[in-house]
Amino acid sequence: MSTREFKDVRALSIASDAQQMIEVARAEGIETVWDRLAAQQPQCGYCALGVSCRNCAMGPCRIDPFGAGPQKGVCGADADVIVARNLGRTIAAGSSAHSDHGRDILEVFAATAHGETNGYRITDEAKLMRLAAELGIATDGRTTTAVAVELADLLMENYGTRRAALSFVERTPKVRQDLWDSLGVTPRGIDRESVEMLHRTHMGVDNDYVNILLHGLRTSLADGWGGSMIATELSDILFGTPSPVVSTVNLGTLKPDMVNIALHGHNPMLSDVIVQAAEDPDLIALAHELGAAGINLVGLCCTGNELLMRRGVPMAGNHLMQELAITTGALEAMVVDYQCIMPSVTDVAKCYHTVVISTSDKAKFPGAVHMSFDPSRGMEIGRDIVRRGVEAFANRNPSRVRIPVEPVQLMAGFSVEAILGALGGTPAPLVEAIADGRIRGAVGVVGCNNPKLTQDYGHVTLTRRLIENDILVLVTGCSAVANGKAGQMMPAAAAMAGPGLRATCEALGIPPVLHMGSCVDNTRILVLAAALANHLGVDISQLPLAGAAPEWYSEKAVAIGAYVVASGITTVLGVEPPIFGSRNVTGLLAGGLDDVVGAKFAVEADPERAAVIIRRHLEAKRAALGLPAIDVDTIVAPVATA
Ligand code: SF4
Ligand code: MSK
Repeated sequence: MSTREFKDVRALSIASDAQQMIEVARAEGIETVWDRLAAQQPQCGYCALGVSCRNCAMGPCRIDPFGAGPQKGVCGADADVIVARNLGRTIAAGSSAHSDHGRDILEVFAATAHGETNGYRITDEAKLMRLAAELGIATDGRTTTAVAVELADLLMENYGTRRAALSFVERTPKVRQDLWDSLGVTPRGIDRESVEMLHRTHMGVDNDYVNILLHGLRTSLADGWGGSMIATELSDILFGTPSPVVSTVNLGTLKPDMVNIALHGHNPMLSDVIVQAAEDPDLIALAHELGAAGINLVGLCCTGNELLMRRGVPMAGNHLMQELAITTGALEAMVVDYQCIMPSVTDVAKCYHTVVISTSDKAKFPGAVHMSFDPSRGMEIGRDIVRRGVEAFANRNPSRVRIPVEPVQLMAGFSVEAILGALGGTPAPLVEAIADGRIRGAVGVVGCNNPKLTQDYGHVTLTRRLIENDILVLVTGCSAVANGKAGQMMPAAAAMAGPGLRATCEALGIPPVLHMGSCVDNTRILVLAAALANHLGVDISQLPLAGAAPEWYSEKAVAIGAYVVASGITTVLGVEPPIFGSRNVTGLLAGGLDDVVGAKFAVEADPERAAVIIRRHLEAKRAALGLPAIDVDTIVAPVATA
């Protein structure tokens, strides 16, 4: 452990459970993400600006941002090329993570269709038939199995090289499809675009930063309108399409008298079976024998969001809570699949009785017990995992159990189907509310936590400012968890909203902040945006919409930001991406892109100012559509911050 002075915990997180457990970790000498960030200071300035390159063994190279030192790498690449290549590779990595998750779901879906899985079934048959029909598959008089097999084959083709455009591109307005075609960014194959990006960014291939960035957009679109969308749609068909559900959030969801098992990562394909296995009477009896009142499952990160959305499983916390959940001393098992799982969780677990159980052969953790996922034995493996967690209860030290807060209620489950259902089956009421000004627009506030920023402050503050200005907020991922902890996601939170949004929410019985799911479920926001644009006969870029990722950290978040912008929705980032070493790249992404795809990026760490940027943007879009708009010059940042 470092001997330096600790920061006030209030600078690290606004969440009481996090603040209390950071103090506990410090008292016990347990290292957390904040300690490691401090130990890394100062972080590399070249990397932060994006001007370092290690793409070949003539390097590593870096460009001097002040102009005094080298302005070219050994191969001759300048700052524009190096920054664009680094960004392109980041997008490819993020797209690949989402899309490989989608492929895993697709393979389980295909195996289920062929009757080769155990613990899985087609839960939403109506959605299967709807999706198949949308994609041109005959459904009349055919069995569920026959349709599912054909749909699986079609979607597998979307991963390859045999298509001119991905199937879901058809969901976008025709004008957007034509724009993508004219720019040469229509995504063709999900794997293809990422592979091509790795090829282009090899030394001596694509040396034109604009060309690289355009392919970055194409790569991201293969995620948003491809891999991630497949993950969302097939997860709904296999595990059920979410509908509104009330549950609880924060570390108070852990129960002092129960076996607590946290399900962490991103993929619902094993965790959904674990939820079923935890209801096994034999396992519950075993828990009782060991002195526990029962088995309590909680979620972390986006596996948690998947289970919360569909099954109402309580949510223990977002990204920065994963180590702190263990320091409660009340966690018997942390079951991990992949993505956003810090390698450090096994180090923290060693200080307690917690067993970390890894389940994906793609994601092994030294110090964890590995129980390999196999869908043909899904239920059996699910039971084995739960049994392992129950048995760990015998090793719990009751004197170390500290559950810091009471849980907070939140409402989740707002799939596009659920939102349209609440509106009476058509986007018309939402369009009318936007048109007459009761709702000024809608903003997707999404993404992670990042220890460089005070945890949850960006999400919660930006959301508060938006809803009080009559802007509907759609949330996913770790943002949704932050908003839930802050009490912004129950219908009663309509009282925090401006008069127009408040009246709309009260009439519909919904919160002003709608939880739409996990990271891959950002595609639900795309689908809703496309439905609104198609309903109005305009392009997505003409709508009063925006995106925001106030506390992002991951490569996946970069891919999401890129596909949201490429789809026509301007997005504000709260953490600087490593692009500022190239004026040309920065100028294109934060300015020129608007003339190309009708949207651009902005970077603003202060959520108060980000709210102002977004409000001005929405009002400008309203004015351009001829809707009643506020003069954007009158929108100023509030003097006092809450
Ligand atoms: Fe250096 Fe060029 Fe190799 Fe990058 S690709 S490490 S800039 S020589
Ligand atoms: S879990 S990608 S920290 S949202 Fe999806 Fe949270 Fe970001 Fe991971």
